[in-house]
Amino acid sequence: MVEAPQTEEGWFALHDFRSIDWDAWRDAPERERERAIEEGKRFLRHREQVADADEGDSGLFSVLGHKADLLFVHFRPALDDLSSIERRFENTALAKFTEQTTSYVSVTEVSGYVSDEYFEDPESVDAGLKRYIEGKLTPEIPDDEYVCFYPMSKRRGEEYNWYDLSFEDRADLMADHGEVGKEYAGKIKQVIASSVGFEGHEWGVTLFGSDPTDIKDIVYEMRFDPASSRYGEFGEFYIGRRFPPADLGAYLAG
Ligand code: 76R
Repeated sequence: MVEAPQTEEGWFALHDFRSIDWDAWRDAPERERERAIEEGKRFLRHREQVADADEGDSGLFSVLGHKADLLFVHFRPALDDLSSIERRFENTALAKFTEQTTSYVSVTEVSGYVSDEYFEDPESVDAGLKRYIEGKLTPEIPDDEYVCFYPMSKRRGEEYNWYDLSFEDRADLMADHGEVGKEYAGKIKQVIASSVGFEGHEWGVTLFGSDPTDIKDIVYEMRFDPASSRYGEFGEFYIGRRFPPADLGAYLAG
């Protein structure tokens, strides 16, 4: 058997996609709508507050197109935290105007391809690399930026099977992949979270950027890189934009 890379896990992630029942929303009495907005805002403000305490992060996004209207992204230290957040939302007056169209559970991960030394002894690597790795495990959600989410797997085909490659071959491919990624430093922030054992795909990819064209460009450029062209398999893509809880009423008013 070939060697699996070592991995270190950080925060768990829940991507909660909701569509709004616009007919029910329009038909609801003013008072009920106000209550839904207030409870929705309160729910989000409380969830976002954890970022100050460094115990996770949450963000709300509007999603374009038919697949969903809203996306809640939550990062938390434990899977149980995410479970209670999901139920807490279901108990708000806003939830009854929404339907969960899809969702995604994953855990942030750094693998041995990034740094072998870190796995030997986290204190042995330089401060910059340590900060970089820790940042990947406890990601912050940037303000006022576009988000792109999609699930992906590495191919297990007859000709191209990622899981049959030696560690060295995979590490070389990931290093080349990293080179492409580095060209987008400062423009794209990515969160790679493993969903092996949680979902049908193997990773959830979340990209943040202030220019949606950069998102399109990085995904396109990576398609030509062997790590993706030979070994990448992709699920559905979602695109949206973050907005503050205070704007929930304006969003729902159209
Ligand atoms: O972190 C590093 O710099 C080390 C190199 C690196 C690893 C190991 C890296 C760099 N990634 C790694 C792992 Mn990545 N990444 C994706 C996607 O659309 C596609 O084709 C792929 C989706 C993007 C856009 C992206 C961006 N990466 C992974 C893994 C896990 C593989 C495994 O463990 O087997 C996946 C699934 C994945 C997918 N990657 C980078 C980026 C960017 C922007 C970088 C460099 C930026 C940076 O250094 O932070």
